[in-house]
Amino acid sequence: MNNFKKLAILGFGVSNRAVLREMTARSAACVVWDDRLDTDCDLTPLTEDILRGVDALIVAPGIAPTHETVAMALRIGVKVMCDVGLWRILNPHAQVIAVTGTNGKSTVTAMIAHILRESGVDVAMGGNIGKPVFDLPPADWTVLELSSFQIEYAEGFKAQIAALLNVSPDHLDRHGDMAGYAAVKAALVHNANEAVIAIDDDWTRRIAGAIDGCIKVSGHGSPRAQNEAVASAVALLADVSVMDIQAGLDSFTPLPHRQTVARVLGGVTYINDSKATNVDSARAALLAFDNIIWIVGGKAKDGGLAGLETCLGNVDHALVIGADMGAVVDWLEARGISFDACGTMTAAVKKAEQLAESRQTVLLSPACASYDQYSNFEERGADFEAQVMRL
Ligand code: UMA
Ligand code: ADP
Repeated sequence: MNNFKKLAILGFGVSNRAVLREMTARSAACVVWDDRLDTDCDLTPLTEDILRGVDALIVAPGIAPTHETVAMALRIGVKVMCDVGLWRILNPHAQVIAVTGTNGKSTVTAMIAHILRESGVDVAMGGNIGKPVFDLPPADWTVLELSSFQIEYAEGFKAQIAALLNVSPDHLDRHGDMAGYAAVKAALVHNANEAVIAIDDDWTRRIAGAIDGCIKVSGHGSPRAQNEAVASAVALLADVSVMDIQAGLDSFTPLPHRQTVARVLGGVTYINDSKATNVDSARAALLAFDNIIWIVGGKAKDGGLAGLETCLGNVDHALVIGADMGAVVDWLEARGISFDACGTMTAAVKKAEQLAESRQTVLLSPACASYDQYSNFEERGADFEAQVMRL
């Protein structure tokens, strides 16, 4: 099983740094490549000869199977996996709770870890939420957020308990189409000993219908209720008492950049929902607030803002930012929403201050990725909050 004596590592990001450290400590011979050549590690081009001599190619999750090195490894029959897949093979006895879904993964992962921890259980938490699996200490329960990228590279990954929150269009450039994306998410709950699935959309209903004995829960229309229902069902399966679950839910503080109040100024509430990088997460925020001045835009996902047509009732005005501003503006104009094309966060926050009246909500919920103007959604949210604090 633990036959990993020679490894090729592609992509030297946080997860593979932890892989290199762990596998070197286990005396494996590792060669590393990263397409960004200025990395702080000796790099070895991963030629076909090299690949033929290794036990596996460990790929950073963000690198697609169409990458020439991954494609070559697959073609010549080399095992391809990411850190999560390797970790599971090397830690078959770890008790794992795995959380996936299009939106709410980090929130529910943190919620489950919090409930368990508060009830006195020894918990480690990591995965896509930020801490790579090989950086986690051993624990009674390991709670992992798994992205579709990680699941795709962790074939057969078996969790004791797996949770699926929702499936809606995202990352289609990587997975091809919705069926391909949903199949990756479905694999996690299929392979688990016990599965909890929120059946609030057609994709998850279909997936749940094909798994005998899975636990079906519902948020009945509210993302927050969906998250709490899934977290509670998972905690019950992990033997936490109903009283401890309630106490854990009550004391849980939301993660930053997810519908968090940045400031209340002159009766105007400024909300940072920078993590809303797709249409469904933005929908959750647009339905949660009234009298919205909406800061929207960035690098648009496939399909643009399609799907938000029915949630515009609470939007008084839009302030558009980002590289795909033209398309966002066209979309708003076609739906009769008043807007200003601001371009940058600085201009948008300034405009929001001029326009906003008491009881209005200035909501940063971009429905787009941040990569056009920032390195990540945290930087975008921090910029918004810093500018709001300066008002
Ligand atoms: N690289 C190449 N060639 C390429 C592309 C990238 O060599 O064609 C290199 C880059 O130069 C870089 C490395 O690969 O050095 C980056 O790898 P990565 O970003 O795939 O992986 P990590 O840095 O190890 O981070 C990953 C997750 N990243 C992605 O899935 C994109 C992190 O999720 C996760 O927190 C971390 O492992 C720990 O488990 C981030 C994310 O954006 C937050 N996830 C996506 C999301 O939430 O939507 C899925
Ligand atoms: P993920 O890790 O899946 O990206 P997060 O917990 O970081 O999920 O939340 C991402 C965005 O989705 C935030 O804007 C948040 O307000 C919103 N959100 C949280 N839970 C849900 C849910 N169950 N359904 C839809 N949107 C949600």
